[in-house]
Amino acid sequence: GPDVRRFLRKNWLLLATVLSVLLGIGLGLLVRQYGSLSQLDKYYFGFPGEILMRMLKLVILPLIISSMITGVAALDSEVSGRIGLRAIVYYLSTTIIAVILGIVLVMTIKPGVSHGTENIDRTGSTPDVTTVDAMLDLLRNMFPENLVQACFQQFKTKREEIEPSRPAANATVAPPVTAVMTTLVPENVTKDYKVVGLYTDGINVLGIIVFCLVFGLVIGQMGERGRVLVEFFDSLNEATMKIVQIIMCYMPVGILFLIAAKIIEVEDWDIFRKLGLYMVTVLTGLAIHSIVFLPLIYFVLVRKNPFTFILGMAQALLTALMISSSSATLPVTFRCAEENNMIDKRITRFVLPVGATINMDGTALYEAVAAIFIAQLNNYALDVGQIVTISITATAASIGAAGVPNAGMVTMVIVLTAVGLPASDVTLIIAVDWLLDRLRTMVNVLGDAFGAGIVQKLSKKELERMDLTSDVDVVNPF
Ligand code: DAS
Repeated sequence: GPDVRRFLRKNWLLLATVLSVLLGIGLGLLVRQYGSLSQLDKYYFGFPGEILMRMLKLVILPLIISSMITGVAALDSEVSGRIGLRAIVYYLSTTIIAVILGIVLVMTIKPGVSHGTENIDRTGSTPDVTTVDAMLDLLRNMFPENLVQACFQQFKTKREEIEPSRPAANATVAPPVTAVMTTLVPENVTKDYKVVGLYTDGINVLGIIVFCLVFGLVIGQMGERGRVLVEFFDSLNEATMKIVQIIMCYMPVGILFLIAAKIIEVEDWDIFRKLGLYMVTVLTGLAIHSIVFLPLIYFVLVRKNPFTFILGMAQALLTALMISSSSATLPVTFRCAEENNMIDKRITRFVLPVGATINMDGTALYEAVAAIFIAQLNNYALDVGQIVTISITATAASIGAAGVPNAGMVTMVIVLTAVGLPASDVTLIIAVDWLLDRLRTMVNVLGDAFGAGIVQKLSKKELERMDLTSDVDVVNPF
């Protein structure tokens, strides 16, 4: 009937993704059992999956640049600076708390670590990289001396310059197209030689993020003069997200072959135990953040019952669970926040839309956990500089991620690039992303709603002053 057609139209991608995961497992098991694929066949078999990974990597550069600049420029100065400032401080602090929670959990539960190697200490600096080295590298990479080259050229870390003897893979600047297509995200540079500090190949994610943050802030404050630039990057972001949606249409095909290829070549079935443990880690983090940390912060600052507040948001949380998009849930978030939790329209008008775009605690926690999980899968010891980098890029990637389905999975590749981890392991993550996406979107929406309640409480004086001056009742965009 019409309801089924409507349901299918809205959820076809989810259904296709789940179906492709199942078909991929089935196909992989069949070929493993009855097929005898030569190495070359395996290459061809895995090719559709490789194409999906390359598509995701190709989109990284425009995605980081457009979403970071747009996200930060959106903090326009129209809203009284103090309310906006409180919102930004809230966004950043809760996102960073979520990232730290995620890192503590994934370092404790160790989902990606193989049996018997649990107690090898993976954290701390790699043998030949001191913590100071790693932190200095982190700082140096934040300020690439040449932005264009930072996008296309592998760049030297300090150790590389001191010991040029080490074989640096394709040290010359590959022509941009080749660079974008082939070396945007290193496949195995981490295995060829120690990645000192952050990474020694691919794009300099941190450097680009830092530049975009400053650039976005500047053009956001330029008023009319900056308007044309803000609009340019806004439409670039829109175009990039449309490309991401197109890639998503291809995703079920890519996933089917990625999973099948994984099943064929997988040696230790332990990988599925690890995947299950990874999901438990993410879900535990999301639960702790939304049931303990956010309510605690709300209670301390607003002195009201946080669980009554959460109940008030129930409709919005359920919507987020169903459509896994913070932006699309906005109309419901507005209604719940204003009608059930009595939040002033002048606060929700700013905090909710901007929050839906740049305040994504669930996504940030998820990306930090996933990145470290992949490092564990690859038996790769992260040094402290890389752990700090993962915290920064997971926070930045969640700011950059749009409030649309699968945004967190796409921007995850940004975090992996930053620490030079093979993006091919995203396969496993993708296989379960359709479920985790829903849950982290719920946490994103809850974080935005709590933010509105907290900013309202802290902005009492501004609101009273507004009441005295403007008697115009703000009409909501929704
Ligand atoms: N689905 C995104 C959102 O709407 C979250 C994500 O993809 O990580 O918040």
